[in-house]
Amino acid sequence: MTGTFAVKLEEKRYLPDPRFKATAWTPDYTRAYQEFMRDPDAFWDRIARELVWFGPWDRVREWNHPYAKWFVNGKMNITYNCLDRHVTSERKDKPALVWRGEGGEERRLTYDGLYREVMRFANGLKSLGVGKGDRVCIYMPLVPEQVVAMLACARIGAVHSVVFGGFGPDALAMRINDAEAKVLITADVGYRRGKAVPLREIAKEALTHTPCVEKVVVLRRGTPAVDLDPAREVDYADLCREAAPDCPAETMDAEDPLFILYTSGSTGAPKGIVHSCGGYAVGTYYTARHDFDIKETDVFWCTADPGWITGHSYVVYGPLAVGTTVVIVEGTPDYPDPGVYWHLVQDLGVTIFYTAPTAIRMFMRYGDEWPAKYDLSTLRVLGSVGEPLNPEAFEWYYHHIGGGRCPVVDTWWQTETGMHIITTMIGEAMKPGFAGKPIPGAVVDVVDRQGNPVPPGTGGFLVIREPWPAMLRTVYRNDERYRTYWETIPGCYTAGDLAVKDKEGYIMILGRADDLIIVAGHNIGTAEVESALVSHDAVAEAAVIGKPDPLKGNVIKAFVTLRVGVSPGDGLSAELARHVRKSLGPVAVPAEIEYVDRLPKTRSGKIMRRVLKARELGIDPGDISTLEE
Ligand code: 6R9
Repeated sequence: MTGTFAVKLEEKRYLPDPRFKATAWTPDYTRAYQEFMRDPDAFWDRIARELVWFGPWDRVREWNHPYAKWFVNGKMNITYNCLDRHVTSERKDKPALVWRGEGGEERRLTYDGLYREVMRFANGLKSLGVGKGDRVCIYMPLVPEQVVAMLACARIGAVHSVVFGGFGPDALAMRINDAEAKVLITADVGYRRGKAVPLREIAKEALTHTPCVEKVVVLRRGTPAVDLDPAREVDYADLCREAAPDCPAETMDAEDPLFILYTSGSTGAPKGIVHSCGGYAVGTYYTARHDFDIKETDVFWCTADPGWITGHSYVVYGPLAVGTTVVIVEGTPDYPDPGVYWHLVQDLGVTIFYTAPTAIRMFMRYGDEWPAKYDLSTLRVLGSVGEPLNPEAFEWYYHHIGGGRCPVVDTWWQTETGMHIITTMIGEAMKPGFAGKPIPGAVVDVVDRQGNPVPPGTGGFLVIREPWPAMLRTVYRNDERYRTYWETIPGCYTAGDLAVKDKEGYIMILGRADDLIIVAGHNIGTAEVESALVSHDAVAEAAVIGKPDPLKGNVIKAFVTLRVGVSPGDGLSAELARHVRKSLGPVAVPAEIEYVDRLPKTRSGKIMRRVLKARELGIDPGDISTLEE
């Protein structure tokens, strides 16, 4: 079996106003791509020189399959590029972060202000004994301090592991323990739909089985301020107040780790994707600047939470390295009403807006009248990430948000890639349904299982053929798992997505080839949900699949076998849902639970989710030769 199949392709295209092309940082995609292919090292060398380095690199890259080093022996600090570089320029008093809370509260930090906050908190972390190479877990709501905490870690060479505030205690504890984090940074509460989410309480529960954590820094937002446990907890504001103001950026080797970010895998525990300093800085800086075409006067809003890779690369590091004004918003896109985002675009004069298809589809459902109430004329570029942007959603986004005027950059990439890999560069023809072409800097293909390119119109596996600067360097404490990315299809990085190219080389992403379920833009591993279900007394075994959903992209359906003597009585499904919510958080709760007598398995005892899914959707299950009797 080659794993390939025929796909019917859309033909429609939109051409942006030629002025975009004339003024873009990449004015001619084809030429830029050719320039890259002629001499990849010279291409990346030129871009890297736009950043500040403390010491030069000997070689641009060293590729020893499957291990890459970039900017070998180069010395730098990513925060020097996000902060120091700007405070010594005219950007000093430019807003770096503009934060809006759910109730409309606003906080603004200029580049100089952010720089000072980061240095104080960095010294605060040092006073807790955090140093270069130590791991720090950040479990915070979307407030400026979340960004400050990430940058403060990077400033002193500590490796951050940000855990999304929507995760529950077990998911948090697993991530803390895997990274052996010494310090946890959290807040008393986050706000969501007018309610306080008790992050510190959830963290406390997690901390009952995380022996590695020595200190917990708590940002206190509520009034009256919660009492802290003096033995273990430290107040965020006190820590900063008592810290020295100046903290020079630690000299980091380009290959030193910058952060770990957990992503769900198809089997076993989540993977701690490790990114390094130099290549990640260059890759995110370049793609932020060129793919969104960020200019000095832009106001940039990426709606992702820094708990996901999109937030790391395109809320924090990329845009700040470029020196743009970054909008961050705590809350949800339809609270207090479905016009809240458009109100913010109007109010803050947002020019570049980057969000996920699941949000776009939700806005579509609420109706055209919501964006129509607001003046969205400041917008000039729209972005999408996280899932395929289906043609209906593209059209709606393009017309109702972009006024038929703004290029839509649909960016395909992953936690593992660290930076955009495929998009339609500003000024190029856009094709609804297609993410676009590889960016100048990436070599992408659609292949069969053996790594042979498949012809246009034939679906296959999406692969990256050459290393790129922001690529993952390993999976934390699991290098074997890292190697499988480069060893599944000969000579290529396997993304785990299915895709198809058209005759012009545009790539359409068809979805995951493995057992990841993308629910409302959040990646949920089947294994995590299953193990949460199985941890309930009534459950013997569980298998979960993604079921296509017009709004969320996918919802989770669970197939459960119960323990002997247990019957699916009243309220069991609700109880299981509560159980999963408590352990993994609301994003991982199954929308549907079906009780079955047995699950389809391979002879070696592995559950065949593919068979369940095929049955559920009434489609061909493919090769079932390994199915047990
Ligand atoms: C950035 C991010 C990665 C998976 C990826 C793919 C899906 C991301 C996409 C897209 C179609 C796009 N994905 N962007 N699918 N079009 N523009 O989302 O990282 O959370 O690791 O997810 O998301 O399936 O493999 P991550």
